Amino acid sequence: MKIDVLTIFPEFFGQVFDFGIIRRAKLAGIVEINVHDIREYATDKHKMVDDRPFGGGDGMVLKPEPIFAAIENLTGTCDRDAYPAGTRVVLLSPQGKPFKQAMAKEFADDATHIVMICGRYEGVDERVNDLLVTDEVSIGDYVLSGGEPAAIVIADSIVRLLPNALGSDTSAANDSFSGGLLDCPHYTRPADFRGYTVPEVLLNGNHAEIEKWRFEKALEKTRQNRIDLLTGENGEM
Ligand code: 6GU
Repeated sequence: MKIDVLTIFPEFFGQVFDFGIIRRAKLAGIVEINVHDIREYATDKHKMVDDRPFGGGDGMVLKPEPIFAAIENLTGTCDRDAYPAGTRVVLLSPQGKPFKQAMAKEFADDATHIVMICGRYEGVDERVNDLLVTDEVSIGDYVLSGGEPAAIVIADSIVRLLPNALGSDTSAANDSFSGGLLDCPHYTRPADFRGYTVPEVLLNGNHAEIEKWRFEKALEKTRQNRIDLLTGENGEM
């Protein structure tokens, strides 16, 4: 898989893709990740990437021209119906569809080239959305200053689902959400830490009992922290 990130703050990404599972996946040739400065696609002498909104109002809007040029360079076209098969152009914005594990799985399974456009300021010229973007995505109900942290979150969640990205095949299947529940609690040595002991069931080697305990704890954790995953209703606000 190839992942390209378009941003006006390329330095923001630093070494963020150079650790752990993403680093291993890059070294193994499972994924290639490149960060591109939108400003390098600006053609005017001031390398302008943003401008004032038509109709007035606060803040600046990312201009269409540099983003169209970048997408054409990366995909070969700026007609979203003509992208090569497996291409997704994702706009990170608070107005997007909520990003969930199911969407990460769909991208990991179906996409071979993902281009993420990091929104900034008060927004991105809507013609980018109308003509280039295949998926407008948000990572949650809060406002970020820009799409950059969201691009990192989304890249991480997708890369770890790619074939052979994780050490063992079962690790991803056991993650929180993949079974519709949060993960159960985990413990490691020492069995007695300052008098706080590990649940006895985990020490007795009875794997049927351990699986039952883990399921019950996952259910309990989900009921406490994410009742919406069980009922479809949101417990907060
Ligand atoms: Cl993708 N972008 C911004 N700016 N804010 C967000 C977001 C994205 N997802 C949640 N909040």
